[in-house]
Amino acid sequence: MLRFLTAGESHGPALVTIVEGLPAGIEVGVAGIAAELARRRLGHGRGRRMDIEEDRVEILGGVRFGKTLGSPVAVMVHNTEWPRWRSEMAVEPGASERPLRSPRPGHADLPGMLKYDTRDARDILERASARETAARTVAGHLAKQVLGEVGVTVISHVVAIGDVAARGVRPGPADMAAVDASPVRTFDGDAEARMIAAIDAAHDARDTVGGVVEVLAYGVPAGVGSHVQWDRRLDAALAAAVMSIPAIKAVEFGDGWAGAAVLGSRAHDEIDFGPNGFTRRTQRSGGIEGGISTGETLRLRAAMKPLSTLMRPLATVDVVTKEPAVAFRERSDVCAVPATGVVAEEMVAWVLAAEMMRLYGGDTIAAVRLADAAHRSRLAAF
Ligand code: EPS
Repeated sequence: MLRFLTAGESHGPALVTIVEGLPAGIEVGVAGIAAELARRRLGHGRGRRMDIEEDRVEILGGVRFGKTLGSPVAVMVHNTEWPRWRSEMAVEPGASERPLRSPRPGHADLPGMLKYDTRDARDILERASARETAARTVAGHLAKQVLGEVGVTVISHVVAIGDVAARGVRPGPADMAAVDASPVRTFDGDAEARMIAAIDAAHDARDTVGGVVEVLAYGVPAGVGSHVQWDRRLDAALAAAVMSIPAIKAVEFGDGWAGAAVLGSRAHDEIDFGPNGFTRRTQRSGGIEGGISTGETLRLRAAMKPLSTLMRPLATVDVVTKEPAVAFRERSDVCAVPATGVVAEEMVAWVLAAEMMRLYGGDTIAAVRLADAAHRSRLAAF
């Protein structure tokens, strides 16, 4: 079983990721992890912290001579901002000099304060912060190392910023560098400038803007996931994983919501058989039927709401005086949709690696490769 946990606050000393269940023999290094973390920092609309935060990586366990040992892999991502927060985020007994009492609508602030019985929103927001997705990116990178050994590539691109939508063009695995080179990580060169303008307009209005990302997984064989139990359905696991990313409010597979509006004769992917085995005439399902991968490209979309930290704050209530107040302002991003595409990639990669490890087992990456080859040749001979 593949599993991971993260720990750490946004302005604490570091984030920590522990991944267990990785087979032995996977190539892992600081440079590879750092390169993936750098992708998550991409995107027009991120705040100043992305300029100063370095994401310094340290591997604490599970790797020897550049390869996994089969033991838990522990990775620390240092917060280079920590020295500035040393007193406000001190581990030692004490109290805050600046408790945050006016929770931001839309953020975890108020529900978290009610749940954990605190009058200082910093007790909540430090962990609710999307900074935590840096730790998930480490897990996603490790998952991608497994997937790379079995011919699976997971990519993402931005398909909408605010009301600016990209055309329906879809990048392939070879297009990822081009997508990453776009300031908004879109594959539609025509929409790019309008997306940037939408972010700039939100910035000038001291507002924030959301959008939609699409994740594509190439090379997933048929048979990953299962129809036999609710929690073994691949789409259910993927939806939960992507929905757990901060600010995601909707996830759809294939034609998703649009599919609800058409008749059955226009909603499914008709089946052919040829030299390449079973193929589909259309790509409406998103590559999953009955909770099982079909062998077609896997496709899902996630909608991200605009970030809830506004420079022109919304109305709220002071949790101590109960008087009307305006929400506190934290330094924040205007738009994090391009980075969220990368995080969605990581979560999809994670679920696919976990499900494929469940299918194949294997203590070594060689054993996983062998099981994958056997699975694929059985499918080819079906
Ligand atoms: C975030 C607020 C900003 C973002 C941060 C997430 O942090 P700060 O308040 O320190 O400027 O930069 O994102 C990251 C640090 C990151 O690595 O993604 C928030 O409130 O969620």
